[in-house]
Amino acid sequence: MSHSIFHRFLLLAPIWLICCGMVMDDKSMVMHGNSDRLPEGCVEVSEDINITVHAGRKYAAEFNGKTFAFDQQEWHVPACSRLHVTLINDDTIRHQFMVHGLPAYIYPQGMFHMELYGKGEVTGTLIVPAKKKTYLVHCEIPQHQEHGMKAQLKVAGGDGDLPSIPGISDPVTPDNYPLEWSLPSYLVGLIAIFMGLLIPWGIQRWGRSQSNKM
Ligand SMILES: [Cu+2]
Repeated sequence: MSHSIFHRFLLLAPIWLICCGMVMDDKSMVMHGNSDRLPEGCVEVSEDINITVHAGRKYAAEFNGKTFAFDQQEWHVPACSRLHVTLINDDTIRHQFMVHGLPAYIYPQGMFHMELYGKGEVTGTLIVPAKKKTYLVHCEIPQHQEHGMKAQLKVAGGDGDLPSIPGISDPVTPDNYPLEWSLPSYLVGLIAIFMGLLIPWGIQRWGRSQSNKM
């Protein structure tokens, strides 16, 4: 009996996956895709836009100290446009294309999520809201965002730049190592200068005494 319930569940599972905006296979996944629900304030889809995004190590080469990146760091789209995003993974490791901060009444947790488990491509659709806003786009695999896989989607011009977008904006807390001038550091500095003057003088004196012996 319990066996047949299990089988019934297995038959229902793909239906659940489709109804909840999730499409999944062994190579890729699209979660919270939306091609027909209009966000509040949108009367209709303003435009259909095709976007191709590459993800991979080689796109980080132009950014100092970065390891992963998308081939573009910014997209400008009109309010209420429908985006057909094709993500192409040029690496053999996992990469994601995640948009955050979308209205949660359409996109659970405010998130649109695509993922490739290795080389390949996947396409997903979302409709952006009417408001002028900048959305975070990133890959959430540990350390990928920190190492460069971060971008921004500007709807209707956006509302500013997000921090640490490679080639676009500076980090909130830049890596810098300021020298704190305290009494010990002044003393160390003075000793270093003194030693720097003393050593050549000592060598010169020693050289002279050696030549006097000869
Ligand atoms: Cu990644």
